[in-house]
Amino acid sequence: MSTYEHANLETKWQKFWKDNEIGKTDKADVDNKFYLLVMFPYPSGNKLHLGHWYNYAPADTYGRFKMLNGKNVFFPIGFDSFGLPAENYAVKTGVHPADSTAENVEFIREQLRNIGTIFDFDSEVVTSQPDYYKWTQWIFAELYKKGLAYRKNAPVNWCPSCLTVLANEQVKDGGCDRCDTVVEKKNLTQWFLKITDYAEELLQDLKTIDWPEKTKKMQEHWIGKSVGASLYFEMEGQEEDLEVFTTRADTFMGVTYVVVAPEHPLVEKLTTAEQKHDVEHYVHTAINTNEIDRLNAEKEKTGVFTGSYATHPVNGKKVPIWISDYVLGSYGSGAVMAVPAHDTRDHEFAKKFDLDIIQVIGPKDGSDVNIDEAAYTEKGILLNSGEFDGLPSKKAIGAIVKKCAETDKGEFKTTYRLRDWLVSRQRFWGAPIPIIHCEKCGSVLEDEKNLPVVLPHEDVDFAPRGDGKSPLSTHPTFGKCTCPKCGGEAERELDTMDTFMCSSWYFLRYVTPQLADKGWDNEAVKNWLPVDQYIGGAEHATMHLLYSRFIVKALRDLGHVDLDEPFKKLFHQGMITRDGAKMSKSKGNVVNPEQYIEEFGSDAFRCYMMFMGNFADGGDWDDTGIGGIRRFLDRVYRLVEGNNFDIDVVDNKALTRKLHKTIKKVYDDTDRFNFNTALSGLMELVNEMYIYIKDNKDYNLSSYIESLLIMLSPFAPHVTEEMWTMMGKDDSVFKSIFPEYIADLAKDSEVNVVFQVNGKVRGKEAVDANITKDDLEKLALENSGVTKWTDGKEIVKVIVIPKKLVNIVVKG
Ligand code: ANZ
Ligand code: ZN
Repeated sequence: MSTYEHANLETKWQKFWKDNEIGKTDKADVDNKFYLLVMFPYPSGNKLHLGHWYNYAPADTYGRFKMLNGKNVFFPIGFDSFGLPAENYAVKTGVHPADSTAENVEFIREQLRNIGTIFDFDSEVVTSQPDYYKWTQWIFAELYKKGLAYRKNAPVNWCPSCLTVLANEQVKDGGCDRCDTVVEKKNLTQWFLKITDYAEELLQDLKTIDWPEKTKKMQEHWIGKSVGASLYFEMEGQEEDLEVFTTRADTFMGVTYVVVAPEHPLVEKLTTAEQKHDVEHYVHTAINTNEIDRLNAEKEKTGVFTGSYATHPVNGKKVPIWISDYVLGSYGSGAVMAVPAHDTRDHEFAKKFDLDIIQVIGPKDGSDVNIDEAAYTEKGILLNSGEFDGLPSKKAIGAIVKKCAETDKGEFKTTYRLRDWLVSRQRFWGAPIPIIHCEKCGSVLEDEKNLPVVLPHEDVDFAPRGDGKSPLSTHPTFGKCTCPKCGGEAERELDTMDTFMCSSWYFLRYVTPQLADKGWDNEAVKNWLPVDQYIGGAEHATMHLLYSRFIVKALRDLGHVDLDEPFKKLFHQGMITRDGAKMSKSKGNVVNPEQYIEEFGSDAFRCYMMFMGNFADGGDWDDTGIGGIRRFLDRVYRLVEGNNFDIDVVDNKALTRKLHKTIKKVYDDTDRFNFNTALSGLMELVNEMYIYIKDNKDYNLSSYIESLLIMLSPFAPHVTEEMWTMMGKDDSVFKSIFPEYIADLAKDSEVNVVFQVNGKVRGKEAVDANITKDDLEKLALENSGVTKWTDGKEIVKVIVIPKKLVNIVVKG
């Protein structure tokens, strides 16, 4: 059967869109603005694989759909081009990452056009170009000025394979997010951003954004707010008190010992001479155990006694101070009051080291619990707690904190699990941190007029080093500079920034990408942000999506943007897997779209990706249906080819009804990213049209075809443009308006229903085909033909067969 020739046709329309700048957004027209953002690609190779297509093609469909619905769509694209893959490639081949990146970007830009996307390429940003990272550095500088960027020596996550530190967010199940190598702890001086200052706002504002619940929950969890109290123990021979954080102050009178984390700053001071050897040995092992193992509840408890004691602020008892790795140095105050009767971990620990277990909470109903066997972790009524006996847990918390507060030994406190964001990396291919270290002046910001601090192009050794220093440390001149404050000789900071810093503001740059004297224009950003719809993978939930929210809030407080949240709405596309595994170049399981494009065309490939399953779910790649999709497009093409414009335009009730039903379905489904069901709606409509032309070989279905083409165009843009011209149109189909749904026209017609009494036909009525069973029964019972036979009789039963018949059974 005749089919269209996709290769030339698609090239032709891609060129048309490029020449006519269909994707270019008039930024002055903000009334109908629709900022559609898709997570930008990492140009790690020069080929986009199916996974990329699965992100960009459906996003493009969405953009085109919004365009047809009267929106002034801004759909930019760029490249997140700093990072490890280009650097690893450089290490292997010696090609400078700037060169390989530039080449890849050029290739990918072309491929994005081949998908048929209408990105606004004029707004493109490339994060590894100096004109972009100048502003990444500027943001760092602004944060630094306000105390939101700082340097400290801290135990940090170190990947022994990537040879760099990682942010907490980049550690997954104790392994490196990139290479799965088990992460080690190292004490290093590193740069942090104070995201913790925004913990509460980041948590509260989740309520204001339309994001998938699961993602919001993940952020909520990551922020980890915990409402409790800080209580303070005096310690023999120490000036300061030991602060513990607890959510169960009601159990305070059951404390039999306290525990500090192995990395607690007081460990050394608290350790007595006799215990020194054991403590040092224990701390050394504990610090080198990863956090996942330490938190593993199954793991047998270990610990060591410091030799020192603390004084309980209410009953004055002396309790031993222990060290154990089940207490984390990075949470709360790094110390806990142990209540073995009511906390499972404390219970296990007390059993192992033969420490006292004192029950202070009992069930509300007064029943007994066997505290020796297991901890009783429920809330309840206080006992063995002196003046607090008889109080329920909730009241007791208030009373005990108040009591401690009287002597300055307690206060209510809220803590967060969220840690500051570690942004320094010991890698070459990133934005240099714009700091200068001067012997006299300390850490000083590079002068704004000297930004960007540019990465060297010559004499670089890209290979990461094992000594905790960046490869830039081996460059002959990069590190040498003068102090902006005193003019003396100084050294440049050699670490570069986490690439998540680059991607935490790119959506601001897109709006005014060419500005030379500013990172963005505040007025324009105010007009175009927040992003109306963001599309991207769920794996970024606690990284990019959290960092971007933080950076926007920080910039707002610094007076640089008028914005509380960057992304109003978020959608996560599903993942396309192959044999159950995520597609990636390194696994060698990528599917290349080229073969399919060649055989079936870009339109068919796009449609197939959207048709094969729900966009939110993704699924395993299986190409068996792609030919079917292509046949569908051919069918539409032949329908258009066969249209006779010289005869009267058909106006057919059944077709009109189907059309309006389809309009509603396609609109609703596409708007909710249910592309697969939208496409099957269009297929059904085409089927109906074919049923019509079977009996009417000569047809002019212009009005139906036009609506069909507009609805199909976001999915299969090239061939619909072609068919649009075949319909005699001389402008792009994307200049059209999505067909209007008219509810009245979508109504199903009437059907004739027969009413029987005891099996004999007594009446007949034409009713709305969608009438409910109850209404139909009522109609039958009120029908004058029927009432003649039912009046005064007992109705035994009414049988309703929708759209057909109602049979009334009467007695006598
Ligand atoms: C005494 C107590 C008694 C506790 C009891 C619980 C039950 P969330 O809800 O997760 O915030 N804790 C405090 N700091 C800790 C640290 N750095 N490492 C490990 N555990 C720590 O948990 C708060 C509880 O976790 C605190 O309340 C503390 O144990 C423990 F019957 O204090 B609790
Ligand atoms: Zn100086």
